[in-house]
Amino acid sequence: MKLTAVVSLAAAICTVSAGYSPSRTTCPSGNFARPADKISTLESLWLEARNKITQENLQTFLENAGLEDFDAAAFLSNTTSPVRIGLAFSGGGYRAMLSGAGQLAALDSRVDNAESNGLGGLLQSSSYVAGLSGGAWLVGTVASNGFPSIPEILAKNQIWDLTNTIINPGGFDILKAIVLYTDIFNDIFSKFVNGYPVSITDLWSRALSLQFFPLLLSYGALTHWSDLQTSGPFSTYEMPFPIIVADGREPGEVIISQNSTIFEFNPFEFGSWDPSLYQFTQTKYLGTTYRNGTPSGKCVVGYDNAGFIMGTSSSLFNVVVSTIATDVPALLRGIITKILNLVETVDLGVDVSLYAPNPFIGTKASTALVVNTAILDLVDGGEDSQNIPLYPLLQPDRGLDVIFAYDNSADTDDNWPDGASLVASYQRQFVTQGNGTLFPQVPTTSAFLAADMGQKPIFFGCNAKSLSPLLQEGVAANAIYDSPLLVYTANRKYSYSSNKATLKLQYTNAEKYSMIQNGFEVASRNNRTDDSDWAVCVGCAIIRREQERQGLEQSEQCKTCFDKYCWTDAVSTALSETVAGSNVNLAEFSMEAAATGTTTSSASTNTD
Ligand SMILES: *[C@@H]1O[C@H](CO)[C@@H](O)[C@H](O)[C@H]1NC(C)=O
Ligand SMILES: *[C@@H]1O[C@H](CO)[C@@H](O)[C@H](O)[C@H]1NC(C)=O
Ligand SMILES: *[C@@H]1O[C@H](CO)[C@@H](O)[C@H](O)[C@H]1NC(C)=O
Ligand SMILES: CC(=O)N[C@H]1CO[C@H](CO)[C@@H](O)[C@@H]1O
Repeated sequence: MKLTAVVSLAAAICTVSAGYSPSRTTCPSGNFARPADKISTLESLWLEARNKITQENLQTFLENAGLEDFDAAAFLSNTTSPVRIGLAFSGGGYRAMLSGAGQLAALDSRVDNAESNGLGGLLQSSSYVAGLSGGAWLVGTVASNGFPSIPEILAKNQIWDLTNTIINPGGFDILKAIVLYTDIFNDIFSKFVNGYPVSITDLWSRALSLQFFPLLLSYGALTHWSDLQTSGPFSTYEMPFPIIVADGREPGEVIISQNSTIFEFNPFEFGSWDPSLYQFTQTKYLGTTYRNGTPSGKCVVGYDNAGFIMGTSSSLFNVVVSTIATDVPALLRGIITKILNLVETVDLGVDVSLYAPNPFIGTKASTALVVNTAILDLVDGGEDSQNIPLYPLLQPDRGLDVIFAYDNSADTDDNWPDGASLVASYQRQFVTQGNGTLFPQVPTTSAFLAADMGQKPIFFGCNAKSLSPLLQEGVAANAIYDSPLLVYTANRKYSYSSNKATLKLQYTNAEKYSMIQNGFEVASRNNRTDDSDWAVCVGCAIIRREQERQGLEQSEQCKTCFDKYCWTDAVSTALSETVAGSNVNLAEFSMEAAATGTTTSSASTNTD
C-alpha cells in the first residue's frame, strides 16, 4: 500500500469521530463565578447525600476493625458533624498511577480479601478523593469509567494497556497507530479551527485517553469532567467527590509552594482557594467568555474534556511526547509532526495547558498575573513541589477529619519518597497563599531519610492542641479541631521493587500486576502481617478529631496505636528547615531520559 493511500484511508476512518472540540450553546441562568469563601451549594447538597452512605459504611468499617471500648453506632449517631475522610494520591507517572491503584484497591470493599487483609470499606466511607499528575490518571480513570474496582479494570485488559508506549499504541501494528493518531490530529484540528488555542497538552491528553478511555466512545473525546454531575455513581453518591489538581503558572515563571496558585477541577467547579485567585467558576462552561463573571454571549461546553484535565494535571510529560515522537516509524512521525506544527503556532513553554479565555478575568481585583492574562496557563500539579494534592482537602469548609495521603513520589535518587511534598505543604501555611490553612508539623526530608520513615505509615497532627502554635493571626483558636489528621503512607518495597522511574512509559502486564499488588501491600501493611492491629489504628485515626471536639478520652488500645504511628518530634526541626526553591528540574525530562525511560533525579527536586 502506498503511503498516501494509507494516510487517506486512515483519515477516512477517522472523520466519523468528531466531538473533542468545545462547542457553543445557550447559557443557562445562574451564577458563573463566586468567591471561594465556602464550598458550592451543589457540593454541599451532594455531600449531605453522600454522608448517609459514608456514615453507614464507616460504621461497618469501625465495627469490623476490632476497636475495643468503642460503640461505633452510638459514636456516629452523636457527632458534632459527620466524620469525613479524604484520600489523596500523589503524582509520579505510571509508577504513581499503578502503586496508587493497589493502594486504592486495599481500601475497596469490592476487592477480594481487602476487608480481611487490608482496609476494605475505607473507600466506601470516604467523602473525597484527590489526584495529581499520575495520581490524577488514577482518579480520572476510575471516575470517568463509572467507578470500576481495580480488579474490574484489570479484568477488562483494555484500560491501562501499557505494553506499548502511547506514542506507538499498536506496537508492531503501525497501521493501528496511524489510524489512532490521525484521529487525534482531527480532534485537535477541530478544536483549533473552532477558535480555541491548542497546546501539546491536547496531544498528550488525547494520547493518554487511548489508555484510559478505550471503552468509551471515541476514546473519551466526548467525555467531560462535568458529565459526572448527571451520570453514573457520582450522581448517585456512590463514589467519593473527585478532585484533580493543577498549578497556575505563566510561561517562564518559577513557582514554589509559597507562591503557586493551586487550581482544582471538581465535577461542579473549577478555581482556587488561594488568595491570588479566591474564585470558582463552573467546570461545565470552561471556555466561555465572561465579563465580570457573566457570560458575554453564548456559553461554551466541552472544554472540560476529562482526558484534557488529566493531561493538564500531568503536563510535565508533554516533553515526553514531543521528544519520543522522533523515535517512531516515519509514517507515524509525519502525523505527529503535523499535530506538533499545529500546536506550535502558540509559542509557549512545552508544559503549559491553555484555558481560554481566562474565566476569571475581571472577576476580582487580584494582581496576580496568573488570573489577569487573556489565557489561563495551567501546568502539572506537582510543579510547586506539593506532589500530594492536599490543599483542596485541607479547606475547613470541607470538614475533613482525616486524610489518607499516598505518596508515590520519586524524591530520592532511587525513586522513593522523602517527605518533600509534606514539607512544601507545611511551609505554605506561613505565607499569604496558605490563607490560614493549618498543616501539622512534619519532619525535614533529611530526618525522614535518616529514620527511614517511609517504611511504615506515619500519623501527623495526632493532637489537635499541638497545632495551636501554628495558628495564623485572625484564625479562631478552635480551628485546630477542623484541621484533619494526616495518615501518610509512602511507596516502599514489599513483594516488588515499585521504585520505577517516573519516565518509564511501558509496563508489561506482569510488571503492572506486580506494581498494583505491591501498592495493596503498602496500604495494608503487608496484608496486615506487619501489624495485625493496622485496621484498629486506622480506626483510631478516623475517630480522633471528633473525640477531641467532644473532649472524649482515647481508649488504651488507641493510645498504643498513637504511640506506634504518631510523629511527635519537636516543632522546631521542621520550622528551621529551609528548602531552597525546589523548582522542577525540567532537565530530567530530557530527550535522552524520555527515550530510555530512565531518569536521574536529585533529592532536592520533586519532578512529578
Ligand atoms: C496480599 O493480598 C492481596 C489481595 O488479596 C494478594 O494479591 C497478595 O498476594 C497478598 N500479598 C501477600 C504478601 O500475601
Ligand atoms: C516564587 O518564588 C521563587 C523562589 O523565591 C521565585 O524564584 C519565583 O520568581 C516566584 N514566582 C512567582 C510567580 O512569584
Ligand atoms: C452525645 O454527645 C454529647 C457530647 O459529648 C454527650 O454529652 C451526650 O451524652 C451524648 N449522647 C449520647 C446519646 O451518646
Ligand atoms: C483565614 C484567612 O486568612 N482567610 C482569607 C483567605 O483569603 C481571602 C481572600 O484574600 C480573605 O478574604 C480571607 O480573609
